[in-house]
Amino acid sequence: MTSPDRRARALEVLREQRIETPSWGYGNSGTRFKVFAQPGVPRTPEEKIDDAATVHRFTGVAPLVSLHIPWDRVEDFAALAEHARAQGIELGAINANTFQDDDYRLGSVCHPDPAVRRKATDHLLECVDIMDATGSRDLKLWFADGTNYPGQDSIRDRQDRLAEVLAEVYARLTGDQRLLLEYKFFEPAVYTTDVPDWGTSFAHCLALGPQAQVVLDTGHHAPGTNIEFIVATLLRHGRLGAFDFNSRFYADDDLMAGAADPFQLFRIMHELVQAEAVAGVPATGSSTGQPISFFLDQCHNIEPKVAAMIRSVTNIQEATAKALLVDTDALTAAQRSGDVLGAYAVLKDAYDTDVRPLLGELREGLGLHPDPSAAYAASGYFEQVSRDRVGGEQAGWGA
Ligand code: PSV
Ligand code: MN
Ligand code: MN
Repeated sequence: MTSPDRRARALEVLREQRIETPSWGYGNSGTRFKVFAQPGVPRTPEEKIDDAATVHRFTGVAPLVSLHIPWDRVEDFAALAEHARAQGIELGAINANTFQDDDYRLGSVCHPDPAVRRKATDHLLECVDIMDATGSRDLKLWFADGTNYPGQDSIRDRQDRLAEVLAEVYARLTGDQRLLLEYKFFEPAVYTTDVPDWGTSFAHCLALGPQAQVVLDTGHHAPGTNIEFIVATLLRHGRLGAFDFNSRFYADDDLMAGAADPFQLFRIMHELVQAEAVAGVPATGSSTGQPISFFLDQCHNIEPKVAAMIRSVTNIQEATAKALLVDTDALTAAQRSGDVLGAYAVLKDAYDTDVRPLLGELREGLGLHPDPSAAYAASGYFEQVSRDRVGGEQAGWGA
């Protein structure tokens, strides 16, 4: 492919890319030391959706918002979906929450007491009911389950309990609904975590069936883990269902995607581009035959939230654009001839390309301002919601 052809192809793919933003990223959040409240923060699920719609209005590629239950619980989910549609976006994944109840001190779906497991399972089943009402395709499961001390519980029994609950929830799915199982190596548990890594998630998904896939949260690995290797492996087995994008310097920092290590994000995108799995099309061999979901999962503790979400979306677009510009013919030739430095140079050339003009062209083609961050700052949206959203309880992470 010639360089102009690659550029044209990149524009085509970027036009179809979809990034889903998290409702909880618009609410107040903080560390365990302090939550800094910000002006203009949404007070209701509807206002979170309005903020998500604003991100889409300026970027053109974020037409979905994920919900977290019970944080976004409303009386009428079909009406909430209608509210989203009226703002130009759709409700996306439903995230379950089995980690904020006194009953879950020793875990939820892996708890030794069957009554607690029943309660957690019923919540997961209720999340599928909500998916039916909202038209959501993805049930995203992350469990805070684990133990803090050797001997606290049987590692194997906990896996058996988990498998049993997942099977019940999986059996409740209909149509193209997917069960997406997220892993995280530690926190809140610090000795064992019941779904600590991609292998454990993958094994459970394989046992469940084709509609179960793995979620890779970029902040959920030990430092130094080669994430693109995990991406390549899951793609190879057709079980990469979704990303939770964010970035980190230390642990699960939930900073803006692409902020801490843009080269890592580029390397991840390179694996996806190789599998033609970036934009709206299923990766070859996907067990569900459905596209990978690109979720953001981040919290903005000190930075303004909508602006941070817009920056995260454009960071992902930049990494994707660079990956799409890799000269794959030259790369393959270098790889096959053992030209180590030549192969590296091909990747580095693409990574070093200034893709902002290309993305500006993409946005102008969509009738948008070429610089979403500048256009948003000039729009007065933040000032307007800061004036309007007074009174009531402002939504926070967990509220
Ligand atoms: C856990 O750290 C996690 O990344 C999971 O995706 C949750 O759903 C999300 O945070 C919000 O709690
Ligand atoms: Mn996550
Ligand atoms: Mn996390």
